[in-house]
Amino acid sequence: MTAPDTRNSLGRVKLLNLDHVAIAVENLDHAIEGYRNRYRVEPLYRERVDEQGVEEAMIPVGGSFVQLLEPLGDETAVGRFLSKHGEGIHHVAYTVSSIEAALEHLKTEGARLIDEVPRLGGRGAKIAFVHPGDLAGTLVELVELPDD
Ligand code: CMX
Ligand code: CO
Repeated sequence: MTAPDTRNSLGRVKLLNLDHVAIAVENLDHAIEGYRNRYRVEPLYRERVDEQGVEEAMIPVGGSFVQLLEPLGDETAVGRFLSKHGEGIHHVAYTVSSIEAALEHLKTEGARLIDEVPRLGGRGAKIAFVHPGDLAGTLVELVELPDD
């Protein structure tokens, strides 16, 4: 078996797809209802991810998802974000073929990693975050989806 294609032609981490745009919301049921009424879209998954302190819903749009995030408490990443900024875009997430290889490459390049080792996210995916102070004020999530 050949090694997964982890770098692009410029030797940088290869981002395969825009997996999701995440939106912090106060109330997940209301947010799902809002998307249903406005755009006639429905979540494909809904799950509680204790390790991330969220309940999340994933709404497919084209080849990507909108991820709606309700915090499980005030002292969680999304809870703190909501009390500071209110509802709005929280992060963008890109798929990579190997999250360990991606983190290794980013670390070598001096990126400001939040997670040096992957954590478990929704859908059984391995995920890791790069700090919003690293690039363009945007929290970035890397996602390695499980093989089906
Ligand atoms: N996007 C952009 N900037 C953000 C941000 C976000 N999502 N969250 C915080 N910030 C900014 C704050 O505004 C603040 O800026 P200033 O210093 O200019 O005031 C700075 O980052 C630090 O903010 P803070 O409130 O002290 O930060 P926290 O202690 O909440 O930590 C962060 C911020 C990004 C390190 C933390 O949220 C984190 O570790 N996130 C990764 C995990 C996560 O977000 N999990 C939930 C999603 C799970 C999923 O997608 O599955
Ligand atoms: Co996410």
